Amino acid sequence: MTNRVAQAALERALENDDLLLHYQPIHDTVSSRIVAAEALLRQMRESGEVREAKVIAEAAENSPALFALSSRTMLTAFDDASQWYETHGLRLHVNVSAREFVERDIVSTATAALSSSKLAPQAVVFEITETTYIERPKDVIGDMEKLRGAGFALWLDDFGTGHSSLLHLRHFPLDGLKIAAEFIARLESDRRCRAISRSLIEVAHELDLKVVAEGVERESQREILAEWDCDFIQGFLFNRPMSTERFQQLLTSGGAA
Ligand code: G
Ligand code: MN
Repeated sequence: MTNRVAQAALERALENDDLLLHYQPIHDTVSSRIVAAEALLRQMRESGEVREAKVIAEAAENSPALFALSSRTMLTAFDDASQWYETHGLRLHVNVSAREFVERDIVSTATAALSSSKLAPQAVVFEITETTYIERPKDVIGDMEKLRGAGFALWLDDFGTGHSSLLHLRHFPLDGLKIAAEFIARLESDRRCRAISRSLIEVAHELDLKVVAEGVERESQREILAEWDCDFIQGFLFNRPMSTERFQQLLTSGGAA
């Protein structure tokens, strides 16, 4: 699908309201306890096919629909997560694009969505994906500081891919980072991936940042990450992204105990 066709499909989906959010748990590496949930967009298509967050985000990245999409995602996710935070202390991770910092007042969008929900800002982690090179980092830093001042946490998503750079760890006010699944996939077989992942965890901890490893599919990966004191893990080893109802059931059946 060309990007323009994808954009048009996204705009239609927004109008028809056939976008929905799924949630994937984030676990404590050692105890496996659920500590947070990442909100991930899904699009139910007429064909019955489900389109995944990455494809939607790529289409949204170059479209004005990005901002409407982001605002709607925050409203829904904050609302869903408010009882999970109240009953289980779970944090909510929400994906935002670096473009929202540069081109829009993300601080207003976030605080408006928050005030219409019962969620505390301390429960919210924004995952910033670096798909575009940030030309004016100073503008972005100002917004980041405002968001943190309002109580939100900021993490870098997919760290080690795209335009994410070690310089960002030096300049940006951050609370954590997610190591991209590409590194985690080859932890057992590739010594370069091992070296990079292990060093990233060490650097992050030296900077008082928390770390999530993404795309953990095997117990052998969990063991390696636990040995390196990686704080949290997320992946098919434990759970795939699931509907709000299924996530709720997982919590009531003791998934976060
Ligand atoms: O980068 P981001 O955190 O937004 O990525 C989340 C995406 O990764 C989701 O679309 C989710 O379905 C996918 N995902 C989550 N866990 C795994 C996993 O263990 N393996 C694979 N292949 N994909 C995963
Ligand atoms: Mn993410």
